[in-house]
Amino acid sequence: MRTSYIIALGSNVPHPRFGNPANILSAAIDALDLTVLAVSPTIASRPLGPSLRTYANGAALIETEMMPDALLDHLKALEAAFGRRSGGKRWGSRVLDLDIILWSGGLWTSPGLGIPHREFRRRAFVLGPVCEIAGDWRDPISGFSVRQLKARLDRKHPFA
Ligand code: PH2
Ligand code: MG
Ligand code: MG
Repeated sequence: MRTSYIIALGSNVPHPRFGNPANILSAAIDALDLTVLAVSPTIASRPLGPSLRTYANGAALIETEMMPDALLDHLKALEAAFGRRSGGKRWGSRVLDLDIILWSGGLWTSPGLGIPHREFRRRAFVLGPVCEIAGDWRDPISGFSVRQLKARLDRKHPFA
């Protein structure tokens, strides 16, 4: 069965070959090796957490036969191929971060993975790009669409 997923991408460290964070995101999308149905524009966002470097963030809508745990392994392997080390500081700087935000199967819980992503409703740097490619997708927990979640967050933090 073909399954679709919304993936959030982030980077705030340059890569020796791919260059600045925005270029890293497009190189990562090319390297995904999955059916990519839509890609958001890349935004620059202020770091949430201890890191001082500006992030490039974006989102992609993809389609694959893979179930969530297999896709997560695939994404982790790609992060590693871009030079990301595991066991780094929580929310520390990273060359490439690929997070599964939503999927067409609704709720998913396994030991290493929960979908929807636990924090996505509170993150403007996720909701902004996701809204550009999948504003009508619904959060299976709150029942709100991505567009509604973004409007609610914008109302709370008008200058974020
Ligand atoms: N990712 C984090 C922590 N902080 N801040 C921004 N602006 N963008 C991110 O992608 C991000 C972050 C952990 O994954
Ligand atoms: Mg993340
Ligand atoms: Mg991550």
